Amino acid sequence: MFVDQVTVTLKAGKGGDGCVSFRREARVPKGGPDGGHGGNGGSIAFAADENISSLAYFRFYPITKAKNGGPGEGGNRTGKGGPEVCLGVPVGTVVKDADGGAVLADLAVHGQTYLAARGGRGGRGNASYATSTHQTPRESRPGRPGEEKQLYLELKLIADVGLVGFPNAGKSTLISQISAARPLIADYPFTTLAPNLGVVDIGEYRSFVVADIPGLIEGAHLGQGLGIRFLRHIERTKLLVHIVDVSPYSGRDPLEDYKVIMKELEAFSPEVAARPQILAANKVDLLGGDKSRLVRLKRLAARRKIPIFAVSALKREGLRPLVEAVARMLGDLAAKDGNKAA
Ligand SMILES: Nc1nc2c(ncn2[C@@H]2O[C@H](COP(=O)(O)OP(=O)(O)OP(=O)(O)O)[C@@H](O)[C@H]2O)c(=O)[nH]1
Ligand SMILES: [Mg+2]
Repeated sequence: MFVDQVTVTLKAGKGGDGCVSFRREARVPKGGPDGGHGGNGGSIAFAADENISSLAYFRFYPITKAKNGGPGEGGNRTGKGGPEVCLGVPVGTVVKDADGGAVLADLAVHGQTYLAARGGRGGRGNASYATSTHQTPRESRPGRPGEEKQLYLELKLIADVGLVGFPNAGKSTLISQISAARPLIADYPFTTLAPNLGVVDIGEYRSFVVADIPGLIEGAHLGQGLGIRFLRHIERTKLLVHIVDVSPYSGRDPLEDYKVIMKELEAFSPEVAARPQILAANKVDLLGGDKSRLVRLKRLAARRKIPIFAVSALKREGLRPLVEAVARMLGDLAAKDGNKAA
C-alpha cells in the first residue's frame, strides 16, 4: 500500500520522579541524603531510511509512545532513562504541524533524523539539594511530562525527472524501458495509481532518477480523474518529460493534450509548470503514412523552444536520444546551479 500522507500522534515519555532517601548503614549515623534523579523520558525521532518506500506503517500505527523514565533511587542512583524511539520514514518525508502549516523538518537524505517529541527531564533527587546549611533536604522534584504532538507527514519523492502526461500516454511503458522499474502497464486509463521511481543508468557511474506518476486529465485540479495531488511527487524534480500520445487512436488532439496538461500543471504550481521540459511524442509506431499529428506537435515545440523527440516507448524506438538529451539537460542545469552557488 502506498501512503504518502498521514497524521501521527507522538507521546514522549515522562521523566522519572526524583527520589528522597537518606543513607542508612550500620555505623554510619546521619548518612546524609542520597536520593538520585529520575531518568529522562524517552524521546521520539524520525529517521529517513532509503529502504522504506511509503508511510503505510503509520496508517496501522498512528500513535507512538515512548517509555517513561524510571524514578531515582537511593544510593544516588539515577533512574533508568526511557529509550529513544526512532521511527523510520522514506527519504523525502516532510514533517509539518498537524494543521499542515509550518514545515518542521525535511528529511531529504538517507540517515537524516529529526527529534520530533522530546522526553521529559527526570526530577531532581534530594541529594542534589544538600548544601552546608541544609544537610537533610527532603525535597525532590517530579519528572517533567514528555512532549505530546500531532504531526502531519507528507512524502515528496525525490527524483530528477518527472514524467507527466495523459493517462495511457505511455509513461509507465517509458520508465519500464529505460530503467529497472516494472510498473503495471495496461491499455486503459489510470493504470498507475501510485508513483513509481526508476533509476536510469547512463554509464560511467552516472544515473538519474525518474518518477512515473498517475495520468492527468482536464479538470484534474478540480478533482477529475485521480486529481493532481500526485504532482507533489514531481515538485522536487529538475526537469519534466512531457509525454504526448500522437497516435490517432488516442481520440484526442496532441496539441490540445499538451495544452491541457500545461494548464493542470499551472493550476498545481506555476513553478512546476515553468520547469524545463522535454517533449516525448509517443506511439509513433502507430502513425502509419499520416505524420501530420507529429509534425504539428513538432511545430508547437519549435515555437515554444522545447526539445522534442519522436519515440515509441513500446518498440524502444528513439529512446536513446531522448535519454541522452535528458542526461545532458540535467548536466547543464547542475552546472548552472553550481555557478549560482559559487
Ligand atoms: N503502440 C504503442 N503502444 C504503446 C506505446 N507506449 C505505450 N503503449 C501502450 O499504451 C498503453 C498505456 O501505456 P502505459 O504505459 O500504461 O500508459 P501510462 O501513461 O502509464 O497510463 P496511466 O498509468 O494510466 O496514466 C499500454 O497498452 C501500452 O502498451 C507505444 O510507443 N506504441
Ligand atoms: Mg502508468
